[in-house]
Amino acid sequence: MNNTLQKNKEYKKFVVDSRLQYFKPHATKIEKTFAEEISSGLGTNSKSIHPKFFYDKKGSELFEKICSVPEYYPTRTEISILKKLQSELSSYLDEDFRLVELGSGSSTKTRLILDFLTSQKTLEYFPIDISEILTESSEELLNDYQNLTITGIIDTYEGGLEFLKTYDDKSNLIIFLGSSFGNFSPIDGYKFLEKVYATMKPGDLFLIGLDLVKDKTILESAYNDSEGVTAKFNLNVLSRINDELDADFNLQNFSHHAIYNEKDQRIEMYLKSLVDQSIIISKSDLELKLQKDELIHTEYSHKYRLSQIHDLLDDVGFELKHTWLDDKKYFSLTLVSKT
Ligand code: AVJ
Repeated sequence: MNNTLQKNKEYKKFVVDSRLQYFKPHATKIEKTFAEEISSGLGTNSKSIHPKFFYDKKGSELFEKICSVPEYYPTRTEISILKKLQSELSSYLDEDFRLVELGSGSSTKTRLILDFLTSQKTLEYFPIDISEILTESSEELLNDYQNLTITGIIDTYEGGLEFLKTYDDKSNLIIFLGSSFGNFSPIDGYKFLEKVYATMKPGDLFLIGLDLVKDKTILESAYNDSEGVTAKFNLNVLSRINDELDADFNLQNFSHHAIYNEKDQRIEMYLKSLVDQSIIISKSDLELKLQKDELIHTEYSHKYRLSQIHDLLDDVGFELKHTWLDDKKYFSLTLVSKT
């Protein structure tokens, strides 16, 4: 009971109809965090903006566009693996469980899982996403899947997991697709997996999609597409700061910069200052000074070897069930359980 009270204090509950409800933290809580995090990220010597801030409405739309540019192989590849996995996943699942998705976005790929999970019986779907895109995509899903009910949580992964932990006793299949895990540093990734593990009940399953180490040119072109959609996506975070935090970034004074760091097995994305400049970010109380060629770090996208994925999940305490791959071994989906 205490938990429910606590939850109600932090989250606003919106009941749209009998099949759709969602929870959102109180607005003041989010805005304050954004201004503060930008202030601490940019108010130091090595400047950075956390990648979760990419996903305002425009950013989420741009990310959707990235997923269909020819150079960005992860989405297409993961979809091809999900098609194989469809028929095999059921054998690992209990009678009654809910589907939880971390970073659901537009839920496009989720449809491949919903297709077969809703074919026999009703399913409760629990999307967790930082972006409001969640509410729109949920309505579309409900139109297309009659056997579905949705409880959405508009929050960070961590917030959503905390929410889920005290929600009820039902079994969960938690999915985390798209290699979004690659955004974490190895240490934070480990801590995150521990959180997922702690949220799970014995018998719960976790399915994680991870991008694999491969040829540098393939990796670098995936993050430097010729249409420049990734560049727009990267630069959009500055527009967001302009709009939401009263800043005066001139986007023409920045360029997109993405390289593969072989030693650390990660794509590194930056915004490069093209001139000496000074920017005011009012709501963060910051005057940001940048020199020509100075970099603002915006994203890491870590790539993994299969053995590293297995060792990592094993170290956290998960039991390995199965790994699915595409023919070229570009991408992986790994299913684990908590015993
Ligand atoms: C959503 C984090 C998986 O790292 O490939 C795509 C984000 N950034 N292009 C990735 C992204 C630039 C994407 N993740």
